[in-house]
Amino acid sequence: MVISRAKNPKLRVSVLAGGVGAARFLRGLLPLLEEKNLTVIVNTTDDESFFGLHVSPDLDTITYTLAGVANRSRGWGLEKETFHALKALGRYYEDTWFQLGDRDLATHIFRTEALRKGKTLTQVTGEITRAFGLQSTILPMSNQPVRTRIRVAGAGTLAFQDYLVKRRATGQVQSIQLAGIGKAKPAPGVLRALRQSDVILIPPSNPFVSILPILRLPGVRAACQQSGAPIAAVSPLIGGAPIKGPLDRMLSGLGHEVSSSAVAALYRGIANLFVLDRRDATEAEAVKRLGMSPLITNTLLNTPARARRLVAHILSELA
Ligand code: FO1
Repeated sequence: MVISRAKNPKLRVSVLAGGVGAARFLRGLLPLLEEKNLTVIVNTTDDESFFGLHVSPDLDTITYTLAGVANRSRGWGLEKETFHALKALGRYYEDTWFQLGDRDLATHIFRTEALRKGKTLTQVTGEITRAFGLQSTILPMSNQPVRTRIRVAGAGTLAFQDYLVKRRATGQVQSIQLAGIGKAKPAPGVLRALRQSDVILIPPSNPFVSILPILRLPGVRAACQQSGAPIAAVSPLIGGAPIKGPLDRMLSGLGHEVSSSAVAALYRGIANLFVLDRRDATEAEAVKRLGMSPLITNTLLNTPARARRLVAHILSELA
């Protein structure tokens, strides 16, 4: 298939996604294909319950971004958001550190009620994306709960949002566990979407807590291979450091080098193309030794135009 920098009407793309990094990448992909030909398979291992509500941060970040209503500076939550309900909840609850906005709460109330009535996370995610007018398919990675637990020196084992938001990702990471991964299956539609893809993309997300959990679900790696589609992964490090988040601490805490080629090694046997920022060009040889083609370009996604240039460049390499 010839891939152009204009819209590619027939191209079917699946994206394995975490939250904010993936959302910024998707802003660049969306103008290049038909909305209905995009499937985003989203990490759910940082889902959490707050005030009895089921919050799925990555699913919501992707939905709000594709709908063009995400908060641009934070990347998560909604634009023009207010926090009156959270302030009022502070009267009854001690823990109000997770910033749930007033309008964002509507999504969590709707999701929680639907799950309580017996719907699956896939079904309710479909209802939420349709309510936002999206034609793309957004799928949770699994309908079974899988949760990231981070063991931090001196702090014990923490739920992901406790580690990331409450503790601001401080302390030495000793291990990362995925509670429930042994019993989880890919959500309906995940394997089919992967098998039918022309291209599979892995945005600059955290491999440990966003992408590898999806790849660990039974059948996912095989479906990627069965698709015959080229698979491109973008390094989440620029100049050897993450733009946002604790990936550097996770890599070093788990005994890896803090480098793009160390991330590439985690995708060995999966990705054919590994995208590096110009500042990490010296890593290209190491990426080649892992059996992947390196692509060196600008990977900073701080504007939609840059994101579009990056994605167009990747797609043209895969043609
Ligand atoms: N991230 C923060 O750093 N602080 C917050 O208070 C916060 C609230 C929040 C509310 C809804 C939502 O969908 C996401 C939110 N996030 C917040 C982002 C989230 O913690 C992480 O970005 C993801 O879990 C990592 O992918």
